[in-house]
Amino acid sequence: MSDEHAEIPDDHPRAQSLRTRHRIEAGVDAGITSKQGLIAEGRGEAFDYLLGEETIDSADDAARAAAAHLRLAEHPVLSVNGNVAALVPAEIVALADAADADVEVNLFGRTDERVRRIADYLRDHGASEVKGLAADARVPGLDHERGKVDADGIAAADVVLVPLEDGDRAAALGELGKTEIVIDLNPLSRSAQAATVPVVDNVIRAVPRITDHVRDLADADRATLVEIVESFDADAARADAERAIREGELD
Ligand code: PTJ
Repeated sequence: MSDEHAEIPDDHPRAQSLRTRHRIEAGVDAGITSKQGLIAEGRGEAFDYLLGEETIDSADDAARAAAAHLRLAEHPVLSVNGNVAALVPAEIVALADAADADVEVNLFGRTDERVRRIADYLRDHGASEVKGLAADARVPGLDHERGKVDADGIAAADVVLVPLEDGDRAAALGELGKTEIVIDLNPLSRSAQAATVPVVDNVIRAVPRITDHVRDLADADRATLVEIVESFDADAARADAERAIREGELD
């Protein structure tokens, strides 16, 4: 993909968000990200601006709870869409390695061509196996294309990480009885509301942070992991993020 963002000076006050925007733009040019992904990015940026573009404490607690769920999981799967592939391809592969999780391309606006491009892009970033092409199972309650998943991937998972997801799909995946970890900058979105663990943070910060927690918990015993999972309060995390967005004092 193009590297136009190299032209943005480090001392530009909005350097990170401009680079992020360029990555999404390059993702669209490369046929990885959908045009709707540009709109989703703009919406996310607004929330991130109000959060001060930093990880609030309750989001870090959520990232730790997410890591504990991934550690406890029998079959964790990381779902990747066009925005996630453009923004954090290597970071998703690193999390999958740390958590021993499958990676599955799962798109709102699915075309086989875009699934293939994203799978290739993830392989270019070190993924050994990428699911999503078989599409031999369905998520009930979604139309044909949006409901396609792999039978030995998301359909068989007990814990699914769904970053930046459309609300309908997040709710439908949640209704399958899976533990759903959602990364979404909008704590009021239906995705965040449907989540067992809502991580209200930018996917760019959240994915590496969850990986750090997974590594940190590598030697934790089951009782410790269960304690982290059970002491996490999703409603309190959503409320804290909403408070931070509504009342946050920007520099
Ligand atoms: O690649 P596809 O076809 O699967 O499409 C992916 C998108 C994201 C276009 C699709 O799922 C969609 O339309 O999503 P929505 O309904 O726009 O929701 C995206 C949510 O992610 C919104 O609540 C945004 O605030 C949030 N968001 C956007 N950028 C980020 C983000 N959350 C975390 N990190 C971001 N960088």
